[in-house]
Amino acid sequence: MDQSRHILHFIDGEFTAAADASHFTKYSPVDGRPLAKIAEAGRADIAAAVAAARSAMRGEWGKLSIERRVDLLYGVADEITRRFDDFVAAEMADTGQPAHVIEQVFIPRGAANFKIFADVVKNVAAESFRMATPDGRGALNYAIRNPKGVIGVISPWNAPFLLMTWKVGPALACGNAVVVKPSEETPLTATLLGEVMNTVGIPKGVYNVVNGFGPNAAGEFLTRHPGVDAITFTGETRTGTAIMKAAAEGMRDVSFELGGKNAGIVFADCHFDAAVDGIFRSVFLNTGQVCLGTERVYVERPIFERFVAALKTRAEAVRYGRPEDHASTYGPLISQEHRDKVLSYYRKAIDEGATLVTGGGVPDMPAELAGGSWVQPTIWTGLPETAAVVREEIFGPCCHIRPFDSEDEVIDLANANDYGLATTIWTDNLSRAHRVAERVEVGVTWVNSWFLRDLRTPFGGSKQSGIGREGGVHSLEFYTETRNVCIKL
Ligand code: NAD
Ligand code: 6OD
Repeated sequence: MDQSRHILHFIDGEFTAAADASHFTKYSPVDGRPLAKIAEAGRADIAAAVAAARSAMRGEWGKLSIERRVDLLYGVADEITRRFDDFVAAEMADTGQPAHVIEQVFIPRGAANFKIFADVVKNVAAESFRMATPDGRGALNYAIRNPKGVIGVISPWNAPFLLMTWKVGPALACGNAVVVKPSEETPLTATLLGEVMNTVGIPKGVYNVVNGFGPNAAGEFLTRHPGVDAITFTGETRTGTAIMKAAAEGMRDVSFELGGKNAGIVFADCHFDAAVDGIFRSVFLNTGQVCLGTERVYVERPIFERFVAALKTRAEAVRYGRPEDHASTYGPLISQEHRDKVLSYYRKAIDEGATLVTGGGVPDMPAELAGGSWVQPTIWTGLPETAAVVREEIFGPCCHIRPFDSEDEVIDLANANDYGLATTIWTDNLSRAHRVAERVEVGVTWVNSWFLRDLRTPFGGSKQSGIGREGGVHSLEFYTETRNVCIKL
């Protein structure tokens, strides 16, 4: 990456510097070197982006037929695929994650997020009711779905392109305009998508990107702007609370995908190797920075020791390295700041009396990577459920493993947490899988799999893991306003 590169906002179809020329520096998670200067939005930039989006809604975009909109969104998906290598390079530079994960999961999902919602809006029917009237002629009611208007999209750094497009795809498919505030840690793919929008011919002002930080900065300015009609947010539960307060001004709707402290449940009757493989992925993929990831593992007692040993072997076999090297299987954390947080939990686990199975610190890295935010994959056992590392979201490559003796016990253990995002269950007993899936208090349960996504399904969190559901027709509930038309016959 060209370190003198200056990443600009994308407002009204143009790449623009901040109105007051402010910028900040983005550092590489891989080696700590400066990567790029990023324009930092103030209130004036937010106002310009919101004004552009409002103007787009009043203009050509607001009048397009669904068919034309759908064609344009297919065009976006195709152009992302055509520029696949550019998106992979940008995401690798931002996150430091291995090429194979970005190539196989994160960038293809960006394209799919446009295509699937184009298909959904094309195929969904509206409800209608005939009703009786006193004069006998009757009336016909039918529902129409109108775009909500300007959607504020606030996204995190852990899977930047996937998570940002998961909001932008349905928002545009439903005919809205968006102002995106990507994470300050990962601005590159959102900016690159601006080029795609222009190439495809998405009208100016429909897709806008403003860069910057959260509290008392770009994020908060956007959520407080009265020209934003609804806010969709993915990130920490604490941030969701702040955004909800901002959205209360003007009574704006919110959709929240928040934190998790997910349980993996492994029954003794599972296919052992598949379960080890699945739990390994769910704990360590993306260096543990996946909201759906597993940080609490419960293993039925007869296979507990064997399972811990097998997961330890897998964790110790990860290959650290630069993302471009296809031999690398494991990347750094996103930033030094996040590494400090994760390492503080590594220390806390030991202070709280954990048995360290593996990891627990910083790996020895070659000199050229020593400035990166690397940590070891880490496994603990022996902690009570009250320990901080068993209760709180760490968002790092680590888990605590505990034995259990019965189905009821493990369901209680899984549910004894304020979060309720996802669970992965491993068993060959189909009845048990159904029973447990019905009783775990989460938005998504995977059985004998993890992070296997069909984008038509409802996605979201229970308890403190979120508000609302997105995916398939569920996204339409948030990105459109349903209105009724009643025609007296
Ligand atoms: P974060 O909440 O710190 O930041 C997310 C975004 O919000 C960033 O763009 C940030 O700049 C912005 N922001 C921060 N404070 C703000 C404020 N007061 N007003 C407006 N915007 C503000 O989250 P993160 O550290 O980037 O991401 C990690 C978190 O995201 C984890 O908790 C993870 O579980 C969660 N997450 C959840 C899901 C899900 O689907 N449920 C998916 C991915 C990540
Ligand atoms: O797959 C998705 O749609 C989704 N929102 C995934 C979230 C991953 C969290 O890190």
